[in-house]
Amino acid sequence: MATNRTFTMIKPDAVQESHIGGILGMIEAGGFRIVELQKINLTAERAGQFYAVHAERPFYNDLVKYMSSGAIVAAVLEKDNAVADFRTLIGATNPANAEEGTIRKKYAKSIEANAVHGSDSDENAQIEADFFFGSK
Ligand code: YYY
Ligand code: MG
Repeated sequence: MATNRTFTMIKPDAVQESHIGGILGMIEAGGFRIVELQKINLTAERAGQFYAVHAERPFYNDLVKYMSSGAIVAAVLEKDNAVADFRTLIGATNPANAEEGTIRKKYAKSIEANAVHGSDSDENAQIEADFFFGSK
């Protein structure tokens, strides 16, 4: 995967509350092209694998439970400077700190139920895209 791609998930609360369209709209309005898209339920085991890097963190068990509590939407996005620009579009992890105009400012309910995931590096974008969509 080229460095102009990133990976996102729309998290269970946002899916449950019918914000898929609103969030994908903000993503497209932000200049990202949707390359892959899938609505899927994660088992606790799969959610745990996805967030394995956080396994030692105090919030890990709750995060795994939350991420397997309902459907998510996984997507691969394309744009120049995709990883950094998408982190800017989603805003801070804690919505209390998220800037105006960001997806988390608009849709996140808490630091855990923060509406969307965004990859933090080109390498992780590739790994995370492959986790859902396989190598291309
Ligand atoms: O990359 P990002 O999602 O912005 O944050 P991370 O530090 O990678 O944490 C992943 C995920 O874990 C975050 O989106 C919510 C959850 N989380 C939490 O529930 N409580 C924290 N104190 C920190 C993170
Ligand atoms: Mg992260």
